[in-house]
Amino acid sequence: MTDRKELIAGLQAKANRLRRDSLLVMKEMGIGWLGGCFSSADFITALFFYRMKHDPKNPRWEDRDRLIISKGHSCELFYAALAEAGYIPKEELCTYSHPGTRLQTHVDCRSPGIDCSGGSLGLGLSFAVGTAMGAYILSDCRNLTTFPRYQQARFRAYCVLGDGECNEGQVWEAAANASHYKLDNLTAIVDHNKFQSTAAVKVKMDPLSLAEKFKAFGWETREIDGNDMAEIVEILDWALTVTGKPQAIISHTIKGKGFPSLENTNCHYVKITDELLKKGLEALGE
Ligand SMILES: Cc1ncc(C[n+]2csc(CCOP(=O)(O)OP(=O)(O)O)c2C)c(N)n1
Repeated sequence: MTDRKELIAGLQAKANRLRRDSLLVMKEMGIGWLGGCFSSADFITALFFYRMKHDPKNPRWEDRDRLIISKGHSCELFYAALAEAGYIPKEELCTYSHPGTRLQTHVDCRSPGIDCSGGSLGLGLSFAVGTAMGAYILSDCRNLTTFPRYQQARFRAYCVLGDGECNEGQVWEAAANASHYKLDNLTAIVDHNKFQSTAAVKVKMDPLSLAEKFKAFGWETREIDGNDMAEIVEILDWALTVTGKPQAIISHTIKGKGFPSLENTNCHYVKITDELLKKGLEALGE
């Protein structure tokens, strides 16, 4: 029990450190995707530093779990995670958005640790479906013609989607494929922070219940408080136990979580002034 408590506390502290580091990354450009980075910080941290099987010393390891950040604009926090894990040197963070950098303003697979470029919303789940299929096909190439597979998947694919992004039709085409092919090595995590770029998601186009939608598409589905580390750890463990179905985790989060004056506002793309940076670092315990 104490071990568990320590694990959760350690991950929470790391998530806040990544929020802080991501603010410094954003400051390089003077503007950043603050709201969506901060809302997703807790489950990105748990995935990358607790649940996923990967090796920063061997970024192309064939059997690594894959993380597809489909809402590819939420990149600054992920860059901070890549540096923290050792995929890129910490000093590289200050090249963010500079000419010629690997750290673009949307995730870019030229950087080690990034498997799928992002930016155009709605595409990542399709990529994740192909990736998850590959984990089975690779395990027995003779079965290519008789897919779906008949052996254990060699790795898992995790896909992070935005709630606004889920209004893209292609998401649901991919969702149908995933359950048709019984991709139980695929977990989608929806960052349900209730806002998109210019307004509340409900106002732009009400997605109704994302949980009911994924269920209807044949996914094993759970809803959690996506800013509660204990719940996140538990649900990521649960996902491993599901067989024969992909899993959707509808993660209720707060846009801007961790930056008190911005929480629950549509702090989508935020100008990072000296004053805002100071306030943010103070709030995050610096
Ligand atoms: C296909 C496409 N349409 C529009 C955009 C512009 N865009 C960038 S971010 C964004 C809002 C995304 O909202 P959401 O998925 O909820 O992300 P979050 O709030 O978590 O940042 C939009 C519309 C885009 N990147 N791609």
